[in-house]
Amino acid sequence: MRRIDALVLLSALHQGKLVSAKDVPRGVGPEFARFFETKTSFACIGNPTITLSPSQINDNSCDCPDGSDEPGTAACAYLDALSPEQPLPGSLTGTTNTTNSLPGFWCANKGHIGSYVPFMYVNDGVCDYELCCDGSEEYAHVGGVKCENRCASIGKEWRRVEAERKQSKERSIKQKRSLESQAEGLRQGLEGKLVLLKKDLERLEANKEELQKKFEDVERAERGKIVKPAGQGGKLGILVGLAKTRVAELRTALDKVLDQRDDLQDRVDKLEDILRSLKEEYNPNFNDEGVKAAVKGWEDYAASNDGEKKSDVSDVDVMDALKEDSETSGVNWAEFEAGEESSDADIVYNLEAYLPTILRDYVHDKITLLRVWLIENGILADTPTGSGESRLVAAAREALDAAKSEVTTTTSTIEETEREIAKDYGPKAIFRALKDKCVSTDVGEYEYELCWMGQTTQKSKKGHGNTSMGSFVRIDHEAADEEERADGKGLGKGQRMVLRYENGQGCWNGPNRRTDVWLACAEKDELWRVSESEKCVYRMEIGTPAACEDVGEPGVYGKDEL
Ligand code: MAN
Repeated sequence: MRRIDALVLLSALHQGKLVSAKDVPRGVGPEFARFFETKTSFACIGNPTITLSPSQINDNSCDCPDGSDEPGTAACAYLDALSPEQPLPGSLTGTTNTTNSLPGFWCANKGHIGSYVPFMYVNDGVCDYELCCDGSEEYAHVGGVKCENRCASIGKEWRRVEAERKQSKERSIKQKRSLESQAEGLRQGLEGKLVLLKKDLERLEANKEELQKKFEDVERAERGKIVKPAGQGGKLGILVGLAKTRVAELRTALDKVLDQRDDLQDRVDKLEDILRSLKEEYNPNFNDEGVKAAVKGWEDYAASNDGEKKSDVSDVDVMDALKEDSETSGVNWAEFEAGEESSDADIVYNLEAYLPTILRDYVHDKITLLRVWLIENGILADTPTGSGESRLVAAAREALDAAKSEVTTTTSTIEETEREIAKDYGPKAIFRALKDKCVSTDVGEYEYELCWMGQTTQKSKKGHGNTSMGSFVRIDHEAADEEERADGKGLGKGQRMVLRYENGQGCWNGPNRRTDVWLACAEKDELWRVSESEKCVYRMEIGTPAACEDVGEPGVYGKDEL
C-alpha cells in the first residue's frame, strides 16, 4: 500500500473555504483553482513572469520550472516533492532542488474526501484507491486499466471506522476525566488529612507541654518524700521480713536446745554407768538399806526403759530444719521478697494487660492519665514501683513519654503527607489515581509488568524468579514518530509522556536495568509492547486513558465528514 502523506490529506481539509474547482483543468486542487481561472494565458505559479498559452496546460510537457503547468499529468513528476528525487540532466548536483508548486494530482473523491496523489502515480496503470477512490488519476487507461469509482463504499467504511474511532476517543476522554476526578479526590483527601494532622499536632504539642509541666511538678513534690527500701514495698513485704527474722530466731533456739539435750544425754549415760556398776559390784550380804534401795531403784528404772521409747522428732528431721533456707530447701524467701504486693489497685495499674492488643496502644495514654488522676484524687494508692520511683511519678513519666512519641509520629506523618502531595504525578496528578495498579503482558519466556509509580518487573515463566527493571523516578516528554497502527495500539506521532523507571537489578557486567515507559491514549490500560533496545535497557509502550489529550491529539488528523 502506498504511503498516505499527512500533508496531502491536510490540504484537503480546507477545501470548503476555497474557490470551486469546477471548470479548472484536470488535477487542479481547490486551493489552486484561482491560478487557472484566466482563459487567455497562464502564469507559472512559482514564476509568474513566465506565461504560457492555455493549450500548454496539461499538454504532457513540463514548461514551467515549478511544474505548475502540468497539474493533471506526470510530465513534471521529477519535480514532485512527493516523488523520489530524480536525476536532472544538466544539474550540478545531479538532482533537482526545485519543488513543484503543486502538491500533486487532485482527486475530488466525491462521496469521500478529496486528496492529492503524487504526480508519478498518474496514469501509471495502478489504481491508487487509498488516495484516489474515484480512480480519476488513471484516466488514460494505460494498459487497459480502468479504475472504477469506489468512493461510495470506501467513504462509507471510512466514516464507520472514523465514527468508531471518535466514539472510542470519547470513551477514553471520559475515562481520563474519571481518573482526573479520582486523582483530585485523593489529593483533596490528602489535603484534608494534612489539616487534621496539623490540628492534631497543635493539640498534642499543648498536651505534651502540659504533661511535661505536670511531670516536673510531681517529680519535685516526690523528691522530698522518703522512699522505702526495695522489697518492703507493702504489707506482704513487711510480713515476709518479720517471718524471716522469726524463723531465724526459732532456728537458733532449736539449735541451743539440741546442744542442751546432747549434754543432758551424756550426763544420763554417765549416771546410768555408775548405777549399773553399783548394782553389779555391791555386796548383798551387807545389810545396808541405803545401798539396797539404790540398787532396787536402778532395777526399776532399767526395767521401765527396756522397750526404749523412740523420740517423735528424728535427728534427721531436726538437722533438716536447722539447715539454712535456700532456693532448694526450706523456704525460698527471695521469691517472696521479689514479688510485689498485689491488690485490687493493680487491676487499674495493669488494666492494659487485660485488653486485646489492638486496643492497648489506643488506650495506653488515656489509662495513664486516668491513673495520674486517680492517684492525685486519692482514689488509687500511690505505692512505689520496684525502682523506688513512686507510682505517681512513674505514671506522669509514662504519660509524658507517650505524648512525646505521639508528637514525633504525627510530625513525621505530616512530613510524609506533604511529600506525597508535592510529588509529581503528571498533569492534574492523574497518575495518583493509577498508583499501585499494574498491567502486564507475556513476551517469550517472560511476563513483563508495570506498576504505576512503582516498579517494572521481568518475571520468568520458567521459574527463574523476578528481575526488577527499575523503580519510578520521574515523568519526561519525548517526541514519538511512528505510523498510525490500524488497531490504534501505537504511539503515533507527537509529544508523548515517558515515565522513567531506573535503578533496577544490576545487569551482568553492565549497568542497572532501566525502563522507558512510553504512553499513548487508549480506552483502558494495556501494555502493548516490550522491547530491550539495548542490553538491560527496556522500552514499554502502554495505552492508557491517562495519556489522552482532550483536543487535537497529536499524530491523528481529524477528517470532517462529507
Ligand atoms: C536476563 C534478562 C535479559 C537481559 C540479560 C542480561 O537474561 O534480564 O533481559 O538482557 O539477563 O544478562
